[in-house]
This record gives sequence, structure tokens and C-alpha cells, in this order.
Amino acid sequence: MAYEYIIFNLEDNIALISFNRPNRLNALSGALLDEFSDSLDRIEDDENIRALILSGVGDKSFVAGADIKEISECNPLTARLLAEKGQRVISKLQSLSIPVIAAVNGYALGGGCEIVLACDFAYASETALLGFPEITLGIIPGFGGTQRLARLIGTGKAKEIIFTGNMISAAVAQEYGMINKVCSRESLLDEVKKTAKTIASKGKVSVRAAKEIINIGMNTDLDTGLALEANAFAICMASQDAREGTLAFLEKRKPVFKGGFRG
Ligand code: CO8
Repeated sequence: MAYEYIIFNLEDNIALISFNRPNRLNALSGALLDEFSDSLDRIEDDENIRALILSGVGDKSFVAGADIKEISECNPLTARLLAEKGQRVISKLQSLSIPVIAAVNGYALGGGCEIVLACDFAYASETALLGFPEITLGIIPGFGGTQRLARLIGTGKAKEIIFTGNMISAAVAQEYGMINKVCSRESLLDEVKKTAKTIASKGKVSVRAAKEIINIGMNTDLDTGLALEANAFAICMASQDAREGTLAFLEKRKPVFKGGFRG
């Protein structure tokens, strides 16, 4: 599939997807969602890609939400289908086996904020604004926002953001745990790339296992999560990286991770 509404780049083993509808502040049209979904499949099929970075084209917006023109034309049935489509794509993003970092370079509103919440973590520029303005449109978040926001920051803060539609600054979003780090506009992408490179230099099997177990564990009880962690730990021990990592420590050298399992 050729892409018009996203830009897909590979830098070494790190993928970068930029949402690309700058004259609509990168709003998520159905066509953009299709391209995004296809690019996630491509990434999942390429085991050489070790991390994904998401950002928005232009200096104003990450993603300003779902496309309001498309929403305005929906009837209840097509609205449900569109909400389910967005939820599917964003859940696919969340369960991607490699780490995903959002570089929030401006507005992250509605569907844009829902994308941020499904990433493993996010850095934002100091001028970024996040929020859920749907209530001002007479609707509610429909791509997972009511669920992921409340789970991440608690129901009180989530309800205030969703009921008022007010945007919050990157600094407040950091205080709430939606953003890990606030950077200057100029340094944002470099900071995200630096962290992605650090992650990409670690063991392939162990990074994927850690992500999977944290994600599953957050949706289950502690005992089940601990049992899954022990199994995942055992799988890591079968990897060449576990042998290399532990040997390198004992030999007082830096590990060289190559991925894969011992024969
Ligand atoms: N959809 C479509 N077009 C948009 C969107 C959007 N979400 N956001 C901005 N645009 C367009 C504007 O209409 C404008 O177009 P034009 O140049 O043709 O007039 C262009 O982008 C530039 O925007 P502005 O001129 O408005 O820029 P400002 O700097 O004045 O304002 C804002 C920036 C404050 C971000 C403003 O654009 C805004 O309020 N945008 C809408 C934000 C919003 O409400 N987002 C939530 C959308 S709803 C949603 O995400 C629900 C997800 C679940 C859907 C479930 C499916 C049924």
C-alpha cells in the first residue's frame, strides 16, 4: 500500500511514522487510519525493527483528533463502525510487540490523545496541548479514551478532562503520568530517538517479553501476572541474549546482543 497520509521512515532499526495531514492538523480520517493500520502490520512482520516513534508533520500538531467532517456525516451505525475501526487500530498499536514512543509535537486531542495513551510512553514539547474536546462537539471519546485515560490517571482527573473538554499543558500531562518527559520543541525528536536507540541496543527477546508482560499484567490480577512473568523469564533464559548479557557482565565487557534463541 502506498501512503499519502502518513510518512513511514526507517532509520537503522527504528521506524518513524509521521501523521501527514498538516492542513487538517493531522486529523485522523478513515483513510489515514487504514494507512496507519497497514504500516503497523508491516512493522510487526519485520523482526529487524526494534522500536517505533510516532510524531506529527508540521510544528503545530501531533494529531488534532478524528476528522470532524467525517464524524458529522455519520449516522449511529456508521459512527459505531468508525469507533470500532479506530479502537481496532489503536489496540493494534498498543499490542505491537516492539516499544512505541510518541513524540508529541503539538496538539494531541481526542483521537490523537487516544493514540498517545496507547503508546508505551510519550515525550512532549513544552508547547504541546493534550485533551479530549469531544464533549464540546456533543460526543464522547470513541477510540478508547474513556477507558485508557481513566485507567492511567484515575477516574477523578479523567472525568474532569473529559467532562470539561479543557486542554492540559505538557507539564500537567507529565504530572498526571500521561507524558514521561517534557522537552524543548527543537530537541523533542532527538530526545525520543536517543531513548529509542537505547532500547534498540538491548536484547530483542527480553524487551518484547517485558512489554508483553507489563501490558497483560495490567489487565489481570497480581498472582496471574507474577505467574506469567516467571514463564516469560524462563523464555528469556533460552535466548542467546541472556547468555551474552550475563557472560558480558562476568567478563567485565559490554554485551553485544544479536537476538534469537539458543539451539
Ligand atoms: N478534524 C477535521 N479538521 C480539523 C480538525 C479535526 N479534528 N482539527 C483541525 N482541523 C482543521 C480546521 O478545520 C482548519 O481547517 P481550515 O483551514 O479548512 O479552516 C485547519 O485544520 C486548521 O485548524 P484551525 O484553523 O482550527 O487551527 P487553530 O490553531 O485556530 O485551532 C485547534 C487549533 C484548537 C486544535 C482547533 O483546530 C480545534 O479545536 N480542532 C478540533 C479538535 C477536536 O475537537 N478534536 C477532537 C475530534 S473528535 C475525536 O477525536 C473523537 C474520536 C472518536 C471518534 C469516534 C468515531 C465516531
